[in-house]
Amino acid sequence: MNLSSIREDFPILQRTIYKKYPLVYLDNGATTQKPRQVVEAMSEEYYNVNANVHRGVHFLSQQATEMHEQSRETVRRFINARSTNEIIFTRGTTESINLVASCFGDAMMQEGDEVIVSEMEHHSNIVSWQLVAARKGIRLRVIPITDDGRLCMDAYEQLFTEHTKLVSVAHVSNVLGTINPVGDIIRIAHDHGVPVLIDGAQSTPHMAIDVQQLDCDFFAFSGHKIYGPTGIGVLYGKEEWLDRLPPYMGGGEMIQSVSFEHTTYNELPFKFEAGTPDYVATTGLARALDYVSAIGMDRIEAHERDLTRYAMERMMEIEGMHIFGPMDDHDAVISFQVGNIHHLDLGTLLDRLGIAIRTGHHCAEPLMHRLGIQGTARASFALYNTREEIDALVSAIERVRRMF
Ligand code: C6P
Repeated sequence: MNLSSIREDFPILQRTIYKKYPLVYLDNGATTQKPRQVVEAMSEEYYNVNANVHRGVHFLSQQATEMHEQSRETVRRFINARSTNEIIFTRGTTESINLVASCFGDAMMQEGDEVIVSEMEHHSNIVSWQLVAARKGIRLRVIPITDDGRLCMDAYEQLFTEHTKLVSVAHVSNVLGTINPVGDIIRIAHDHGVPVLIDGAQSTPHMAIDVQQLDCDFFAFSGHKIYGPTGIGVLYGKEEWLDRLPPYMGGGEMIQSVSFEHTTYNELPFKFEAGTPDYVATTGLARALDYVSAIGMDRIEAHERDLTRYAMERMMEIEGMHIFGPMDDHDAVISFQVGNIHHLDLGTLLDRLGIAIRTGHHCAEPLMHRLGIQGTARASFALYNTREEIDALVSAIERVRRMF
């Protein structure tokens, strides 16, 4: 992997922070930076193609529609879905999970039914279900975690009852970096006749995803975390499930015919895509997926795993360092505390040295309660990060530690 030529594709990485420090961007779990290829493709579409899709007989509309549907095919190929009917464009992981919670909850769940989530979920995979719970009287069952941040798989198996209707878990924790054994999770759920939704927000940018091999029933991810634009994401769903679910929102595009007496819905995937889609963002997402595919997801994974291992080793040299989550098999996100320095102070002072990390509860308050903390500092890596940037992080943390 030629890191210096990759870094040239991301102009923001050349920035200087506070007129002094080269930017060290380690907040990729929140959002990644965008390569020129993505931004330029989007500008090009706005300048030269722009027209609403699926609606016009004119040249531009046809061209924009073709590009939009080609992007759907790019996503299909990227996650190896069977058909583009299984690729729903959403605004991101949050909307994808809400879509399933709302539609699956309405059509498939009754009072007393249960959905299994885990203690390490992001709020979007908790609150979406709580909204259904408030409407329909369903219950959340929670897979506990071990002290080193892994799912208790024995406890998971014990959670299934005749009322279990769905399992919904993160592939990778955005706090702990744990890579959950989703293959086992899905197999066990299917043995109980229960479908599974995988929140792939933090896995899709870091490893090859094959939804057919996983055999998950639903899979959600966000474009902006994989070098694509904001405001676009994907819900993959097996066609047999999507066919059985009612639409999410009403409006243009999702209908076949409308009258005041009777409305019929469009076929997949359009049934779930009411209103004008962000067809320029879908182009941006497709170019982002082309970008990582050209490098190779396996190479990206190997590079980031190497960086993560190096970072953990170097960070553990710092006095008072505590890293959360498993010490091996850790994805490209490291949550940590240093002595009793407040995470916000740590993040603010690292920022003054040009280093961008995230601090706080990371939208995972129940996990914070489980860990008995209010928040952490978190460094998260992307394909363009280097060992030199890890060294800069470590010496900056050292500097902050000495100040306290
Ligand atoms: N986590 C983080 O800094 P959206 O906001 O819809 O693109 O993604 C939501 C989401 C869902 N699941 C997981 C596991 C996530 O990590 C996220 C987003 C960001 O950790 C922002 S809170």
